[in-house]
Amino acid sequence: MASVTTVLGLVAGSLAVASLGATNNVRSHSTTPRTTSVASAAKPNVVHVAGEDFKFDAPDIIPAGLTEFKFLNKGPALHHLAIVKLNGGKTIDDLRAALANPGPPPSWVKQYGGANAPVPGEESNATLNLTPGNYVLICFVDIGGPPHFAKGMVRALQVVPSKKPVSNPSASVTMTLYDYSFKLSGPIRAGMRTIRVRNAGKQPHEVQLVQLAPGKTVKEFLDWIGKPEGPPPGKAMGGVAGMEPGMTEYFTAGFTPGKYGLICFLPDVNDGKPHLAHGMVHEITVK
Ligand SMILES: [Cu+2]
Repeated sequence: MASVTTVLGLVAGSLAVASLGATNNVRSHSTTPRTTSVASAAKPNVVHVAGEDFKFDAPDIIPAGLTEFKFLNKGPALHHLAIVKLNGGKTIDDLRAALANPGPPPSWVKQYGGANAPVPGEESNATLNLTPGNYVLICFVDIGGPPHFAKGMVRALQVVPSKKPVSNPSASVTMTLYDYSFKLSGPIRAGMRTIRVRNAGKQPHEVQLVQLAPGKTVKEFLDWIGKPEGPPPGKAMGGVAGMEPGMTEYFTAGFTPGKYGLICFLPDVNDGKPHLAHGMVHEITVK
């Protein structure tokens, strides 16, 4: 999975940018208040996960069903909460062995999304439907060294059967991921918004949400990643980590008027380049 870690190195770069952005963009609260809009019939289970250098703090066993992961990045490094499911009876040790090998992930590894990166000190979230099985919480971020999973940020999560009914959250906007583009069903208005993210592509995709600094473009943000000089032009605000084709997840974020970038850093299954290099970068304006 060398290509994965390479691309996640880029993610780390973007997150480093975002981290610095947090110190420059003054915020009075360390966490963003969220009011997830959910159907009243069946609210999702809420699972709190904290990430820090270099471990996850999370429950070992949770019930199946609709689950909202609330991920607090305690830093000081950049972290995200990617979730993978291990099919075929594979274990976390099998995954560790697979991660040590180059090449694409084995077929028994399924990318289940999860909460993409918030800046240190802040929280991101993702809501998804979990079926029973063996999962792993993992951080692929790699800043000038081994990826964080190699330093301990990989943790088993067992999902056990539950009879709890599933009722999807209500969303303001649907964001559809294609090979290689983002499409929104309508504009995202300022305020606390739940976004439904659907992967209609033929390969895994993610969305990393970045709040752009005033007057900055997503291109400037990506340029800054390549050459981080001067004030960072954007700030990571979560999103949904890599998920398989056909999957749908939800995330909630507080949007203020301004410009935002949507970026997919995942490696292409054919050439290994990050999807952003194939055009999977989008800029939106929130009013
Ligand atoms: Cu992609």
